[in-house]
Amino acid sequence: MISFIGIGSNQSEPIKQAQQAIKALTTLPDTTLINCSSLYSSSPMGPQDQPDYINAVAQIDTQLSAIELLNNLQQIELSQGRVRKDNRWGPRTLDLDIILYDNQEINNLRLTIPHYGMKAREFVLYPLQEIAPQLVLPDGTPLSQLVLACDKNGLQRVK
Ligand code: PH2
Ligand code: MG
Ligand code: MG
Repeated sequence: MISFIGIGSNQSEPIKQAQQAIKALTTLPDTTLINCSSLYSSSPMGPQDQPDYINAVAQIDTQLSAIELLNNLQQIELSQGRVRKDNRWGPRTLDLDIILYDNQEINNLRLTIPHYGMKAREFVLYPLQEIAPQLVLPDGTPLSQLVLACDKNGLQRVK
């Protein structure tokens, strides 16, 4: 299955965290890293009293189920010092979100795919457009249409 993974970090050298996460994606079982966007800096969404984020999106081809993939991604988050706190939209060393999984819509206690915020977040849409400009969401919405409606909000390519 083709899946897109959102990568985010704003603690403990975010660029290095993102690069290490991309490397970790290449070690996932039954999975190939197909492509990865540039790294972008973005203003924090949510509480403003936190550092800017580094964001990127990776494309993988995986035999893992969506839940198996989530479990593996959470292991990578933990291995890079992620502490699960009750801090919605607060700072983190590493956040790995499944943005899309195949052309599937998945809704259960642990997963909402497509990712519930992807349609309005510049730090997801622009990196995704860089690596998959022709993408169409499971509900038929072209990615290009979402990008046109989404302000860059200071998003900048950094690497
Ligand atoms: N992630 C959050 C909260 N706020 N802001 C930006 N710019 N990028 C993120 O990845 C991000 C955020 C929680 O996951
Ligand atoms: Mg997130
Ligand atoms: Mg997350």
